[in-house]
Amino acid sequence: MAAAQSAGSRTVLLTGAAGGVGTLMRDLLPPYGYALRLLDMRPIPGEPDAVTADLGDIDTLREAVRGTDAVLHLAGISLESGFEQILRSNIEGTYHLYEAARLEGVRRVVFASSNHAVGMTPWPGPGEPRVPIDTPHRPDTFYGLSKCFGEDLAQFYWDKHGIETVSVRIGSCFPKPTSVRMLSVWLSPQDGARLFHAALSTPDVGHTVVHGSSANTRSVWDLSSAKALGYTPLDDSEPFAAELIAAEGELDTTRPEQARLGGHFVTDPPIWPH
Ligand code: NAI
Ligand code: 15L
Repeated sequence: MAAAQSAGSRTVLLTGAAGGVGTLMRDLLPPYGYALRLLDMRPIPGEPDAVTADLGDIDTLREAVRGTDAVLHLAGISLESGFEQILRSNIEGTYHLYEAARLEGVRRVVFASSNHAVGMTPWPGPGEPRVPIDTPHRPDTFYGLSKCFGEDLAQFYWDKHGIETVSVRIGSCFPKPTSVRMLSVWLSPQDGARLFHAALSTPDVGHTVVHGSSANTRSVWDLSSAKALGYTPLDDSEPFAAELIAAEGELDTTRPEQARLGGHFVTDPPIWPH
């Protein structure tokens, strides 16, 4: 696998462009040389050319991916929800996206997976190694389960149809960390753009799964598969640590909501029926 290349004038379909990460990436990715085509089920103020469509609309998805070099697939429900909603947006929706890519000859997808695909994994104790990327799937929610499906779908479309994917198990991508747990799993927006650029542009990735976090002093993730793509994280959550620890206390893995990687997703009650 060679290192990340210049984006040149590559066109990328950004799904979920109205969301939190999508909004950040609309500003941060064009300087790498990408021309972004935007899609979301919600209209995006100030973006008259954005495609407003649901992931259930395969014809519009086909039109949206046509002629692009890659897709950065962020769209979907981003928190726990009822199974029916997760099924429609995250499971069926991601399948529709891959079918649109296959039918239109698009060869690269970057899939926004999540730490919640492995959220039931115990938080590593002091002195224990960082969580490896091949840790088994242990979803903590229907939401996390949909990300396991997305990763398997990506593997299937690589093996069966030769569509390459980088599945990025994002930790917490927000302008700054807002909890003690996030000090370990924070992905700064700028590092997010560095990682998505590497995932979009590095040749010959097959299906590669990577952890998506910054160079956090308190990191729990092994970042080697991300670094093999040419990703060099430059940010660290540590400057935010003193204030968050003063407010919350140190991370306490004897508390059920802090004992596993998924944090409170692990202990939150299920949503039934929606
Ligand atoms: P978000 O909820 O702010 O944005 C998601 C966007 O997807 C929304 O604008 C929504 O309208 C759109 N969307 C949802 N269902 C759709 C559908 N059926 N058709 C078309 N559009 C649809 O989420 P955020 O934080 O921006 O996350 C982006 C992606 O990254 C999500 O897939 C999320 O699961 C994943 N992720 C995010 C993390 C984070 O820290 N922000 C952590 C781990 C994963
Ligand atoms: C996610 O997968 C969510 O999309 C995001 O909103 C955060 O909750 C993040 O995980 C997290 O674990 O902090």
